[in-house]
Amino acid sequence: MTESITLHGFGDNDRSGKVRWTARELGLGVEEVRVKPGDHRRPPYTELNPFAHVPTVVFRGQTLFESTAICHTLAEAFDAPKLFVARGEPERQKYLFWLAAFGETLESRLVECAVSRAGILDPQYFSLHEHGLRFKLGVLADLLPKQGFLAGDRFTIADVVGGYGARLAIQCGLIERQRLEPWFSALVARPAAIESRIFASL
Ligand SMILES: N[C@@H](CCC(=O)N[C@@H](CS)C(=O)NCC(=O)O)C(=O)O
Repeated sequence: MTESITLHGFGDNDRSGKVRWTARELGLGVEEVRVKPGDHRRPPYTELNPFAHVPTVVFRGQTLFESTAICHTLAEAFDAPKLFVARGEPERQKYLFWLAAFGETLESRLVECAVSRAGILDPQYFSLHEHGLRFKLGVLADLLPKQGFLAGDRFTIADVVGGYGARLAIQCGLIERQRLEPWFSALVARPAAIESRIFASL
């Protein structure tokens, strides 16, 4: 029987997309629990996720929150396919760099821009972040590998986090898709990305 995670999220476009994609790469089933916006701020949801955020995952009896940490926890539960780069592997520093650049430096600002563009947050959020994001995305685009994935030949969680950020950046008009090729198209074509609908809104 296929092992599954239970994924609490708003829908296809929030950070639960990173988790859904990771799960599909690992061959895990995904039992979806759709959270109605607003319900995430009150019990019983806040008993699962005290930050009152989505996503939250239940996996092997553990409740997990923080999307990048969830992706890592899932990845490290399996040796094959190996979606992480461990201490001592030659690509480790590159892996950590891309995880931090997309996941820490860019992600929350990109999400605010996307939500601002969607009219849910004030347009000022977009204006506040636009210049810095365009600049940093340009730097990252120049550093992208000419072939393979962010941490070398192997697809990893750095590509999941990077792909999610890149999709938001393209959608918000902060960078041209062409600047992220061929890496970005290699992500979009992955069966697990298609199954998880992570790029469906592009
Ligand atoms: N760093 C957290 C951020 C979670 C987060 O802010 N999620 C958004 C949706 S993508 C959310 O729950 N927004 C609703 C709110 O903040 O009230 C993670 O990666 O899980």
